[in-house]
Amino acid sequence: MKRLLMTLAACLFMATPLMALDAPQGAVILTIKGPLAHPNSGADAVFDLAMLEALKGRSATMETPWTEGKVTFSGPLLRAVLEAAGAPAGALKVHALNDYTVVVPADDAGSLDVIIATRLNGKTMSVRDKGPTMLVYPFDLNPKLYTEIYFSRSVWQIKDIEIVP
Ligand SMILES: Nc1nc2c(c(=O)[nH]1)N[C@H]1C(S)=C(S)[C@@H](COP(=O)(O)O)O[C@H]1N2
Ligand SMILES: [Mo]
Repeated sequence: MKRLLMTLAACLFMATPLMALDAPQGAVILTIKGPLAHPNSGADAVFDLAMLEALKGRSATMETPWTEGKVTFSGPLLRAVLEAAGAPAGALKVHALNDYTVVVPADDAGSLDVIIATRLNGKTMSVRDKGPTMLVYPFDLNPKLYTEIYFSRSVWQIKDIEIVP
């Protein structure tokens, strides 16, 4: 009996953080679509700024072809967002507000510290400034990524990310 209770307690302890995805309190700035284990808005997982910034993230200082000089992007790791949404392994169709769409291979989220940037030099990004979110590759950690392939996956003004398992 004691062992059963302990097993139950351990299951609850482990399952709770995996299942819970709060409802956003603020404006939704990112939507994840697909067969998700932790949807919080119909079948989708939606995030406001605070939810994204509560996830494990990083800050990266780099140069990019579309910004001037050295800039610092910060935001949650792509893989942390996918985990929070309970996304299965799969390719990511990243849709932008301007109808740009690119397919990001599943492996990028796992093997690279890609972030969904919510801030540029500490400030949130308006749609005019390529916000509210932008996919940022770790050009600072791995200069070999500084190629047209990864530039094309650097989607700004992200509307939603669709998982295609
Ligand atoms: N939202 C959005 N993101 C985008 C694009 C786009 O058209 N829309 N173009 C991609 C491509 S092909 C490149 S090379 C880089 C840089 O685009 P830029 O030179 O137009 O700034 O952004 C990428 N991200
Ligand atoms: Mo491009």
